[in-house]
Amino acid sequence: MANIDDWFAKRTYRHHDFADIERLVELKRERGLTVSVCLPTLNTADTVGPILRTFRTELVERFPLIDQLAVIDSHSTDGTIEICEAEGGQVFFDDELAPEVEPATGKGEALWKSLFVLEGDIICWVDSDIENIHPRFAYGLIGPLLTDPDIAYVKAFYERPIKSEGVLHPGGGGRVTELTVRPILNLFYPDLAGFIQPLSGEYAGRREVLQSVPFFTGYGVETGLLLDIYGRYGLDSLAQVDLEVRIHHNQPLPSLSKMSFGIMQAVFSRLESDGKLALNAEPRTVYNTIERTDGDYAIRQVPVSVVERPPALTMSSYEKRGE
Ligand SMILES: Nc1nc2c(ncn2[C@@H]2O[C@H](COP(=O)(O)OP(=O)(O)O)[C@@H](O)[C@H]2O)c(=O)[nH]1
Ligand SMILES: [Mg+2]
Repeated sequence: MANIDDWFAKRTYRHHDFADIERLVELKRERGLTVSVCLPTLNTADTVGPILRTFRTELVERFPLIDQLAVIDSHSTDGTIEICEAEGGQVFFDDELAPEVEPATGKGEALWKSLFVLEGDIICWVDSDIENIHPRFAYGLIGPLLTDPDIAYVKAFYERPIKSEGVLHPGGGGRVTELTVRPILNLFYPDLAGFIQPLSGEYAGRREVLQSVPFFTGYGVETGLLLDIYGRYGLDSLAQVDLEVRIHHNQPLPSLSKMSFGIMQAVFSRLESDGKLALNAEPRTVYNTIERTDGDYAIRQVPVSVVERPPALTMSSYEKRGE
């Protein structure tokens, strides 16, 4: 494709384009495909119930678009698991899957492990801390994959208001997106600079694609998937869809700083393996957070280590799944 303007015009969708869910169900049947939707959960008891209920009542029971509704949990302790079971979500624990690897932690680890138990030809992940849930968060992402066989991977975008002292401020969210990820994409992967929310936590892809790429553990997973699916399948296989507005739990700045550190580990690793940068030093994996209590400053060292998981397809327990 000539340039990102062309891509942007061709591959940017709106959720309204896919609001005829009956038609999507028909397309799914015609093409002989199945769909799994999975939520990564870690202590999201306040929000996960309505998300599962919305998807179950609208997209499983009313319109049979979703064939498998699941969560991948990392041993939540706040009642999340019980809520998921009560709302009809299949619950899996990441540390019980792919026993041939040393367990790691974080969101990316959970998503990679979920591939071992998700059965759909189309897999859609949706963050479990969304406060303004609507069925579009699933059908908006699944729609483009059912409609156009050339599309491999679809990412959500939206406005991201930020909540401060209980008040919503428009457009203030997405700090790591604007201050870390979009600048890096513009520097080294300008084809991907048209992604409005490269870090969005809601995306869907075809199994043959997702099983064939590595996953970074932690918060590097979104950036890694974008770079690797682009590298392997090309810009035209990627799409984005407007889901209007997403409200979620805004993390405090020190947590976002750590998040950026993890994402940058993934990016530097990929820059090196893509031959775009030669590193003469091994990136560090300990983050020095600065804490201030009672007017005093202190440094606390926090390990943030990002592991690159190989494509699921190369794992023996993936091959043997479902047996
Ligand atoms: N299973 C699992 N889910 C996680 C983990 N870390 C984050 N999540 C989930 O991944 C989603 C995104 O994480 P969040 O902390 O909200 O990141 P942010 O939206 O980028 O600020 C949420 O639904 C979390 O519950 C983890 O270690 N394990
Ligand atoms: Mg969140």
